[in-house]
Amino acid sequence: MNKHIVWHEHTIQKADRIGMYAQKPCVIWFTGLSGSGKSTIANALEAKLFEDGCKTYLLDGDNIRHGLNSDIGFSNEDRIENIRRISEVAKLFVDAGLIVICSFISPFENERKLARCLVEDGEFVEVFLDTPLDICEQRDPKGLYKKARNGELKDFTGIDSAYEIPSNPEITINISACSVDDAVNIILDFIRSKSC
Ligand code: ADX
Repeated sequence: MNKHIVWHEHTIQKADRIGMYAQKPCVIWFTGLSGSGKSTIANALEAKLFEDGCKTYLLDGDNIRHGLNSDIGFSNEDRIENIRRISEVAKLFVDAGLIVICSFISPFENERKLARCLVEDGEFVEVFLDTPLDICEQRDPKGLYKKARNGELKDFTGIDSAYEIPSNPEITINISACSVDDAVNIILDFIRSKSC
């Protein structure tokens, strides 16, 4: 950090926004392999929260890589930077009073921990999409596993790039045992029990 950069306190604070929006902001962080169902459930969750009058924003890996992170690839270093930037964006959106839904493979435990550490205790809900590789590969919604197996795509998560299983997520979803609506309800029940 440059010592010539000084923090400026703003008149309108997080607490003011929380009071105005009458909701507890938080980060709902989806992690899991490509094709595990993160984007589908994250999208359905946002739609339900929005319908209920909540102020939300959904940050999704594929979309963010079209803009803010369009300069980022899939080496380990790039994925670390991808998640670092998104964690900072999520922190800002929590400060803005929003319920922020993040949907990224986020393959490394360390970066997921760093994302958690940027917000206050109780403001981070890690949702692990525990879909086994063989199921993700069968689903292959974007045809990327096929390309990775053919050698057309390098550093593909689960094939030739690591995914570290979350050690202590708040919620684990098994899509073979529940529908998208069930998954959304599990997450909603959790955040309501924490008065988000
Ligand atoms: S992360 O690992 O850095 O968290 P992120 O969630 O942003 O990944 O992007 C993952 C999406 O990029 C996947 O859903 C997939 O559509 C696409 N993708 C393209 N190349 C790869 C790759 N080598 N590994 C994983 N996903 C890839």
